[in-house]
Amino acid sequence: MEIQLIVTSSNAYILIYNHRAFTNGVIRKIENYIQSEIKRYGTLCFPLIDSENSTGAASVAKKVEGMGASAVLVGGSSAIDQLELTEMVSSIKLQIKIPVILFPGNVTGVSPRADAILFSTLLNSEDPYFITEAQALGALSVKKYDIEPLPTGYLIIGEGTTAWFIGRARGIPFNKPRIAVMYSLAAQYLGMRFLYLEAGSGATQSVSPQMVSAVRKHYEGILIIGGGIRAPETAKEIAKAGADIVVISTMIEQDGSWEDKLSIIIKRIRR
Ligand code: 1GP
Repeated sequence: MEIQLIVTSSNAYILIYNHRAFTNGVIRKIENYIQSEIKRYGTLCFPLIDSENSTGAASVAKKVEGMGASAVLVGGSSAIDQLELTEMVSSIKLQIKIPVILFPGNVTGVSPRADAILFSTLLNSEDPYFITEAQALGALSVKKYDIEPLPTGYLIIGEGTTAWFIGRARGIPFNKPRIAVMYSLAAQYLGMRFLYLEAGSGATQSVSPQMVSAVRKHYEGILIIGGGIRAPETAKEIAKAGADIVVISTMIEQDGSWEDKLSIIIKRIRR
């Protein structure tokens, strides 16, 4: 534990404990920022830029910042090129002031220039690698690069997506909200301050508002919902059901009118 000696104007000495000592060396700058954005707006949008589809990433990031996105996620479950990822994060950082948060699918998703990382455990994986081993392999890099870790329980809903396949997940059926609730409570009791319900990128259906509201009744941390959200109405229902953050990616990559749609989504999900 670090202790600092402060001399006041009246020459009295005060001993104060270094803030870092109380937080295991992690200052929660980005987490506090996210909390304050949620307080201000209700539900936030974090557009996800997949580092495998890098064309124009920095200009997309600049556009979404202008529309009111609170942060940009960078990563993806099949992202394996760390050099490409680092170049992309650096170019995005030059363009925007909102935080760049890594969304890793593996140890290759750790990159030095980011502000924070969804330090996730894939709770419903059948492979311990995705529950604790990748995290152990990546942890020293997170520390070395001084990236703020956001402790996240990650749950895959449904089957057939890349995240489901790569993560060897036993997907929670879309119509079984109670199973999602069980895992969410487990995440909370294990101290995870973020929970991500993931239908998978490009999923044909998103996590249902029923599942979101069932989880919201029990889980008290920051609730992130992503996968298959394309329409403003879907995003609005998920927000109303209790999501704190909605993540959108495929629509930005594939929909010619994504700019209009995303800016409607950001406005509609706000309180
Ligand atoms: C993927 O949840 C995110 O991890 C975003 O999904 O690409 O379907 O928007 P989409």
